[in-house]
Amino acid sequence: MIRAILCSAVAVLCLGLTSFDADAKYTPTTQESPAQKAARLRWWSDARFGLFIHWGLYSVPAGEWNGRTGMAEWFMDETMMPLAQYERFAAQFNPTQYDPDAWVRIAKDAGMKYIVITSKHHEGFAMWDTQATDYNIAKRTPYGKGVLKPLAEAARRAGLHFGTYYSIMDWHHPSQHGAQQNHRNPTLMHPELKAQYVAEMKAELKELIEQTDTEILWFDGEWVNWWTVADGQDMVRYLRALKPDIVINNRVAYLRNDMEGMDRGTPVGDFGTPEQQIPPAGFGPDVYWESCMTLNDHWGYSRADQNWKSPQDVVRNLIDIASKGGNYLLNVGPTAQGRIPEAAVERLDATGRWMRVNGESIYATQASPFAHALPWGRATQKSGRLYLHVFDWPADGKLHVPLRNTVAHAHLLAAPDTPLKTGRDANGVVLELPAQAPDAVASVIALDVSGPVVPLPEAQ
Ligand code: H79
Repeated sequence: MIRAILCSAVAVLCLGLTSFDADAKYTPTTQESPAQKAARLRWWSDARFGLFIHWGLYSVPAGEWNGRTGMAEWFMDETMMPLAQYERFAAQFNPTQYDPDAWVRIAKDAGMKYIVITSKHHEGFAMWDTQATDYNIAKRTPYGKGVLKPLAEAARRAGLHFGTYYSIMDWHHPSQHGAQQNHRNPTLMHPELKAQYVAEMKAELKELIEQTDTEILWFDGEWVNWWTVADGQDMVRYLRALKPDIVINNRVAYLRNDMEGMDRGTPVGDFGTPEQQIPPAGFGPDVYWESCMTLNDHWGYSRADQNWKSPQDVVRNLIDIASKGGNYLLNVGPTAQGRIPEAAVERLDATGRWMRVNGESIYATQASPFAHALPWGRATQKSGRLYLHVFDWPADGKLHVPLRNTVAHAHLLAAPDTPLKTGRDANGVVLELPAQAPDAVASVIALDVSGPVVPLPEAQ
């Protein structure tokens, strides 16, 4: 379900080329206990909200070619432009307006705690100054230098964490110039060149750790038939030896099941990666996941794409995800000049205004104790405190919460000095609310309760 529904036609092709290994045994890559994993991932799961950035040569054509629009980072696959022609976009990549501190400020003002940027997308172009390939930003563009290290440094200056996306599939690499007809995805591997390619990947990833101290490796393009689960496990061992506390997503190995391993506790990698969707429910306390989503309809910059999510969509998605115990990685596609589109900045600003009032109901929280969706909104919790996110404000001013606990104190995060009156009826707690919602998108109530939260049976 996670990504197969997005591209089912291609999926058939992809799976057709694959040796299906549903019975593969996933041998653990570390002896880590669940408590040790929780400690290693603490900063990441407390963060809840991050910025994804897709930036590469595809930002130059901006999704447009010969009158065709609506493409982005898959431009090279969708146009089937010859390699030599695509390479020439490098001569036009000159992001003179790139200001890493300004990008970090946009993320921080939105309430985000980490950034994940494409170091190399499927196009195979490296966005840092690398010795491992000459197909890189420092060598091939008029800009003449890498863009990742400055962003990593700006992020740390602002107290944000920094991570890097890396595509296993590479449409440009000689090892993968296969016999595809109408698409470059999925690549076919020349078997005699695989070891050299994997060595090159490892050299690049080592550089990313050395140059940027990347805290997350966010793999993608792992569905190619030549990348085995054993290759993914070997990669995890390699990276952990270089940086033991690094956080790695589950796309380091393609698990070929609908939930991408989340229902099995992500046997390879640390966290699940539902793409462009929010799972219907959480997966329990020891399963880590992050929904990644676009802010319009594309990941890379796509000039014609103005189908932006509203601030309400963004804020409610973030709440919905937090209420299920996940993270939200929200994407922007900067221009080849180095600007994050204004429409994206406006929406992130609006999200930040909501987060400044209500952030404590998101950061370092746990999933809702209520297994069933609440009719009026969502909930999160942390020790002794329950947060209620009210999407639909009750017309009669009474909010019903299916809770057995006694409420010691209740207030709106938008009005911390005004306690709310609480009562009970047969269905649990009843809160008396002011006539008007303080926030039309989502108003948050903090309930202080004693002992563990006990939902009434009908809400369990
Ligand atoms: O980087 C962004 C996109 O460019 C990339 N992932 C995000 C983060 C992306 N690549 N592909 N897709 C998104 C959707 C396509 C999925 C498919 Fe497949 C790849 C269909 C067939 C191959 C994976 C394997 C899903 C089904 C089979």
